Amino acid sequence: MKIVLTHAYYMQEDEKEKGINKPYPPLGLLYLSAWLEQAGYDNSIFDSTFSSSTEHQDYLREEEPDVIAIYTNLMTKIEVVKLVQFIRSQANLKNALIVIGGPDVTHNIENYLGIGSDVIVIGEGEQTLLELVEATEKGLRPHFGHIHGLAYKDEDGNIIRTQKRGHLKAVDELPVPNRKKIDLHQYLNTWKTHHSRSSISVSTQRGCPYTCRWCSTAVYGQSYRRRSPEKVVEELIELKTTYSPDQVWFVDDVFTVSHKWLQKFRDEMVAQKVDLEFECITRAERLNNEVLGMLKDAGCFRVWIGAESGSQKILDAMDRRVDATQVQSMIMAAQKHGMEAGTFIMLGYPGETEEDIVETLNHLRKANPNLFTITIAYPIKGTGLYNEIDAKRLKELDWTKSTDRDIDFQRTYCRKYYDYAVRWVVNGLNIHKAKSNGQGMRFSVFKMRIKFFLSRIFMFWYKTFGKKQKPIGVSKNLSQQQSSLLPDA
Ligand code: B12
Ligand code: SF4
Repeated sequence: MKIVLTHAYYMQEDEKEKGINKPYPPLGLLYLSAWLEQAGYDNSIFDSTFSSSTEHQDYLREEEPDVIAIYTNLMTKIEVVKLVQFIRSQANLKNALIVIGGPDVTHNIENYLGIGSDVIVIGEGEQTLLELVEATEKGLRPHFGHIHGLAYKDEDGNIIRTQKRGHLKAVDELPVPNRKKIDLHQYLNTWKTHHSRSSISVSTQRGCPYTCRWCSTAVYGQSYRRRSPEKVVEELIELKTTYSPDQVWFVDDVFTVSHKWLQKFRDEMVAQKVDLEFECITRAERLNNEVLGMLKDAGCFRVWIGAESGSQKILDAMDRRVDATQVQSMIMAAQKHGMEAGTFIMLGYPGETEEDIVETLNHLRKANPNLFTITIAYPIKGTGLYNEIDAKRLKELDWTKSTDRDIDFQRTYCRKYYDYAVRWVVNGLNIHKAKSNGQGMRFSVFKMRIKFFLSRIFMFWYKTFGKKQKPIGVSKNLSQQQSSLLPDA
């Protein structure tokens, strides 16, 4: 049986992504590939990152796989829709079993089945995909009712949702991602060319025990499972030997959630003399001086500390469970330990006023992170934020042609206001940084000051005169009607 695992992220066809040029391979597919291989199922990965959609289509047409398993997230969804429609339009692929999995499927089952896919794998995919492949090989298609963690259409077109698949508990039994199936050097070279350092992604953890209202827990739920430090270090040594990356990015949700784990990991990294720099993401209240010291000793050169807002009122509304002051002090403490500190900011959260945005800029000035990213809040399906704003949506969108990032809702001010608020915060912080580095008189800083001033004027304008659209009411999107299909909804 010919099995192809694939996704639909085409970096070269996306001007914005090409500008960023920081690609990582689809780790989920690499895990699935290794799991299938371990069970005796040979498989190929068509990694679309460096290909065009045409090359992708040609490959599938020529290969004629029996099973085409596709990863999707909310950004790649539009391309996944086109890919599925292409497969369904090809005579020689008409019998291929199209399986879709990844973080975007859990709350979009009807939508993904509606575009022509055969089966949706909900949650962690390793065991579910394996059982699906076994059943297909035995000719059981479409009688998949015995396999947990699936949704599919039966012969009468009814959507069947099988029993929920439990979380994989023994995460140490996971084989290492099947990186040899893709050309990882292309990733490393891209990083090296554009950022002078190559980077590889590694996962040590599954799940997150927190409940931030805008964050999607569609795959791993509110759980926490960790690979043993020994296994992780083993993988790092293997990566170092095979690929010599300059740095590693741990894709884990909260790297320092367990201090006990971190201590063992640090001890193992030091004992094995791994000497491989890494960056990771964590939460301020899971950091202290001792933890920062352990991170540094283990090889951390940059730690991202989630904040999202400088206003405690908004952090509480997000159920972020952290104090803004803790975030500030941990950013500064990380820098004192000789690491870079990055943070994330979100503007336009429900209930946020201009005072909160001013607090956010002040928070950033106090903390002075080395790096920060800033986005305008958008609701991911299945999250508390999505449910909260659903009745405040401003327009109905075509699911096949839009992403959750396009969903807009009635906020405190009109949408345009936030575009300027983002510029105001970015320029405000950059001016502060330049001043603290003694570069306040440079011409580039003068330009920033003008932009800062102008964005404030536009904020005032849109706050005062901006037209606020009326909400359309609760979404009629198909995904809303399927909540009864979700046992855990
Ligand atoms: C690393 C990461 C990134 C990286 C790198 C992505 C990459 N190529 O590796 C970067 C920074 C680029 C990134 C960007 C974005 N990301 Co991101 N990212 C992550 C993160 C932290 C880890 C992903 C990962 O490697 N996980 C480990 C692997 C093993 O898990 P997995 O991919 O989920 O795979 C498992 C299952 O999903 C399933 N599965 C996966 N694929 C398939 C396919 C089939 C056929 C089957 C059967 C099963 C299956 O089985 C796998 C193994 O159990 C996740 C959060 C998380 N903890 O997972 C967010 C996450 C995936 N990202 C998310 C978002 C929103 C984004 C952005 C849209 C953010 C933005 N505003 O720009 C962009 C989109 C970029 C793009 N063009 O795709 C959301 C997705 C929500 C959704 N509904 O789609 C997540 C879930 C974060 C969150 N909690 O909200 N991201
Ligand atoms: S934002 Fe981070 S801490 Fe909060 S639920 Fe998501 S992964 Fe967990």
